[in-house]
Amino acid sequence: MSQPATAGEGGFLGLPARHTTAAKSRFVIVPGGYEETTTYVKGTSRGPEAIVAASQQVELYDEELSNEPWKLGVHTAPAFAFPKKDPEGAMRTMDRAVAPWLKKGRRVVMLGGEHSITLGAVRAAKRQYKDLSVLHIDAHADLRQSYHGSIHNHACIGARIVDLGCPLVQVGIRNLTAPEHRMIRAGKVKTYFDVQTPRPRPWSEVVSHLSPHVYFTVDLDGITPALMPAVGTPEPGGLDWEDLLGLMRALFASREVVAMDVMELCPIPGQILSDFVAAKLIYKAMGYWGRADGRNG
Ligand SMILES: [Mn+2]
Repeated sequence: MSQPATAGEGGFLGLPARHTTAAKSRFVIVPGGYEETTTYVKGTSRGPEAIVAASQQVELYDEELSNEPWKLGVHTAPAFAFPKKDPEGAMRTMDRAVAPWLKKGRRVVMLGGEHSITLGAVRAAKRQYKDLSVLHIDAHADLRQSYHGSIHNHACIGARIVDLGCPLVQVGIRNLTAPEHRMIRAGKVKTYFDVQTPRPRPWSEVVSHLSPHVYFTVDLDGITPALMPAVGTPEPGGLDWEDLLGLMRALFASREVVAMDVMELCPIPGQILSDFVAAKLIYKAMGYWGRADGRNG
């Protein structure tokens, strides 16, 4: 568990090196094992390597799409260090890690790591796509202006995205404060609360609130803990597998997703369910992404 993610056969899906070159791969995995402000259980810095390790057990044929999305190429960028006790510096580090791939038109998948670091990647995407909106799966609204003395605490990422001027649409929310709820009622954010969102879930309506270019951010605690126990701040309720696939089908079919991230995995030694669900979620996204791009293998 201590080795950083690497390119080639040690990378996402464990593909042969010829399918993982930086020059030819449609998808780029960017490890973002940043951890400075987690508030409950520690360990999300080990999330990226756990997701990459689990991905090597994912079957490569997608029976729903009748294709093999990996054929578009998946490059796993090497892990890098973040500056310590310098949240703004860490955001710049992540911005610089993501921006060059976006410029080349690659589809970026960032692996966390705590959710605060999403800001660096969203900044890079917003520079390139002025209309950028953000679809946010989470148990928590993350709309605090600051928390434990930091505006870059992981409980504040929604507020930082709003500060950037990106429309924010939230799904799965079931834990928030009264001030956060007031912000939502004031119309600053479009939030679908988990319990109040009827079944079947209105995914096309959810997606209709997004602009043409979308950054898709997944805090894994938005998913039901039955599927995703390995998070630092678990919360009952949440999205199940069918919800996740339904939402992603609606999203990728109607919007151009320019990047996504899968955040806050806090691996539990010997318990691989969460790691595998995170890896499979990403591979399903790659399938829908490839179909939308008209390039699916
Ligand atoms: Mn959360």
